[in-house]
Amino acid sequence: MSASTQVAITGAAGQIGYQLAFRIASGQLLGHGQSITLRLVEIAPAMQALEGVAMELEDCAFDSLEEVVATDRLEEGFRGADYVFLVGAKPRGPGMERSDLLTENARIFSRQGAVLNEHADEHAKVLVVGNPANTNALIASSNAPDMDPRNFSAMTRLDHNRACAQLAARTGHHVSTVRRMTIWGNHSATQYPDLSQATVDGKAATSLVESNWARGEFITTVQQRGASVIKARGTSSAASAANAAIEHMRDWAHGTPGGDWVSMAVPGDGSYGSPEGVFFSYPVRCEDGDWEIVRGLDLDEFSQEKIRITGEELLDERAAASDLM
Ligand code: NAX
Repeated sequence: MSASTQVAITGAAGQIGYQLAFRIASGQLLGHGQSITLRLVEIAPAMQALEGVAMELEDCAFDSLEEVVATDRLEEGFRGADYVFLVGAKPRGPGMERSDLLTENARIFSRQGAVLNEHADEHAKVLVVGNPANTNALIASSNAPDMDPRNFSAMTRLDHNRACAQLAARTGHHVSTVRRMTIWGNHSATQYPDLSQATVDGKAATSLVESNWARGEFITTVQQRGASVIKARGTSSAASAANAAIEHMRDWAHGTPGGDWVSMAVPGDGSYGSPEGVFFSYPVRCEDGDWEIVRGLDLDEFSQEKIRITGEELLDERAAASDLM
């Protein structure tokens, strides 16, 4: 086995962290032949629960797990990290406005960015899952001046997977036949799930579903899927979120399979009418550990308007958190 790869997870005793740690330790991120050290980070009140997670990891006797570091010190958690999953975030409490949530999390992610800058590997890949994910990624990256902003991204892969599943169900095909799906913009209710470029079993999705569904129910179902899971399960999506986080990072590291593309929120470059200076979800292809926004797509006015709306929300979020960048 090669030298141990350092994988850091914040919020590791939480719902998503509890799924993520075991799947990564079992080899589902980097393959079974790669030795892994898990660096699990929590806040002090959750350290006892985190010790329990560490005990269970030990009890799995995973071949590829070299060591588990469980800590509430970011410096120790991020030391030498090659892959970083920023999952822990402050949840919205009773009576809390969205702007309060943004400010509270901006504080957390600005400090995490600064500590990553000092202690993580300078080429570490950082995935932000904790909400508001796009703006948290912007804040973390802004506070890590020695790291390339391209090494930060925020997760819209769960929305992407949800959109593929909805289209597959609607057309009666297996989800593996769906390609070229896109989530544009913010991981929020303004996100734009777009099937206008998608294919199902090689056929244009627009030729298989009614336009009213594609522009109406399909979009709202994907946007509100998280709320539907909460209603059914009594708690938010966790296994599907951890799955999406692993797929996001694995494709980023190893490449997008089969010439398809995936959705990732990455630094906005103004393409397709998106704003610059925010983290915006685009269709991307990954190769050799890097990503590129898919170019040259022909978007209609409906899509352009949706991209404008979600872009404006991201600019508002950036303005609300501007003093921590
Ligand atoms: P949980 O509340 O189960 O777990 C969060 C954990 O983070 C807790 O154990 C908490 O102690 C820890 N934590 C809080 N602040 C921390 C800090 N500063 N440093 C380290 N750890 C800290 O939430 P969970 O269901 O696991 O969700 C985690 C985050 O993912 C939330 O912000 C949630 O909104 C977000 N999500 C993002 C998704 C996406 O697609 N981008 C989808 C799933 C999920 O809703």
